[in-house]
Amino acid sequence: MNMDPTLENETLTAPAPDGPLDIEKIRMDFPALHQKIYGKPLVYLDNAATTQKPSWVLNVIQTYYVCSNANVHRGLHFLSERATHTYEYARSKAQRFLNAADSAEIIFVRGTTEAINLVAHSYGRTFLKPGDEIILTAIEHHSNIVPWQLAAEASGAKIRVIPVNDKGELILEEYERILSERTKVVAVGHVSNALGTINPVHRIIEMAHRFGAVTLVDGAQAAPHMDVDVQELNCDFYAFSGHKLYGPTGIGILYGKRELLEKMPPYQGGGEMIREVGFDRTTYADLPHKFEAGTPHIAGSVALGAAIDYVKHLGLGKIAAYEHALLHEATEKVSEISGLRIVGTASEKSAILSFVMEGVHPHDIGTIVDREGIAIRVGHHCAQPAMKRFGLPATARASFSFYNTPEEIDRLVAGLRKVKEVFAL
Ligand code: C6P
Repeated sequence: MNMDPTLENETLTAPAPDGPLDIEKIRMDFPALHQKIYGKPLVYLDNAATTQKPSWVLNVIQTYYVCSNANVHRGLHFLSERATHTYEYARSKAQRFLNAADSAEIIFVRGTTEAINLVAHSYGRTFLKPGDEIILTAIEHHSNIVPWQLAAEASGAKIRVIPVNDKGELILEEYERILSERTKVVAVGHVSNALGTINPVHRIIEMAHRFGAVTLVDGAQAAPHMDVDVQELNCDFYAFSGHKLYGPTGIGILYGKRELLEKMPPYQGGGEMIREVGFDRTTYADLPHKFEAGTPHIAGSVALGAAIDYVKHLGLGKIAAYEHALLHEATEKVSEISGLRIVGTASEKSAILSFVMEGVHPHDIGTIVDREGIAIRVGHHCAQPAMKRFGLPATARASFSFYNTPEEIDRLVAGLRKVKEVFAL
């Protein structure tokens, strides 16, 4: 076990060797991939829901608890200082990962959902007024809809929606039409979890800023798959979850521009987030601690830092290229199955393949391929408005990672042919 408490490792902080990703070698890093399910080798194609974890991340969690476990920012003793150092070091890794200007702009949260709730609650309820408008898209995850509905109810603001065309692409002319001086917030997913569409967030942000609106990008399905540079995007807030990025559950990142975070009130009160407490008046800690009430998920943050090291080591550019090739191959192969229709055919797509089969409910597809050892997700994917737009209650969804292989796509295709056999189609 690596007993270095800062958990630095030259082989991971340096980029992987030149050339294409060595997928067989990478797969060896993921113990969970080497199981048999119903006696068949697991094919894990539910990466948009959550990813499997490399041993590197698992070891970092264990090392943290063995070598550094203590509460942060509180103790003067050695272990507390070490825990504080590893926690803050993880924050600086997240800062560099997103290219944020300052580590005070990185808030540790439970995940994308909590990040968006934090902004909708703290920014939304403080600054939105009756008559203001919040613009969302027709293909948002519920996590980027419901918090804004709550903020709208509390403030009297109104929600407007950018529609999509039949391919699942945002109709920017409609966006332009609904943008106005009344628009105060534009909150948009970077990549749709239901359809795979990569939204033109750079353009959307630029258009929102022309009207002085604040922008939030839900990066849950983007950060694990492509380079994200928040300064280049010029977004005001960016959110993602650690568990979709090969890190643990229960930890995520909210990036916010310093000047906005400074003027927002705390989201939760408690220990860690105060400067001085009195019954007549309480003053708050500086950023980022103002938004981190209570004992944080220290091990999770440190492990997320390790997961960031892992994907950076492979290279986001190489990951994106490999996953794009997988998506292309999967799209071609499943399209040969008669009666199968892909839902979401945008020209810019990430590694998500949603589909339906004539005469079969998506839940039956999921159950039959599961018996073949293949994990996919079926349902509305927490994006009911997107399903409604396409007139569907649910789809089946295969979502890919850099550790998936062309052979696994063949297994998926064979599983789908089995579905047809079972239903005598
Ligand atoms: N999507 C999926 O199977 P949390 O649960 O907070 O880590 O992430 C929420 C979330 C927010 N936005 C998008 C675009 C997402 O895809 C998700 C999570 C999972 O598609 C679980 S519903």
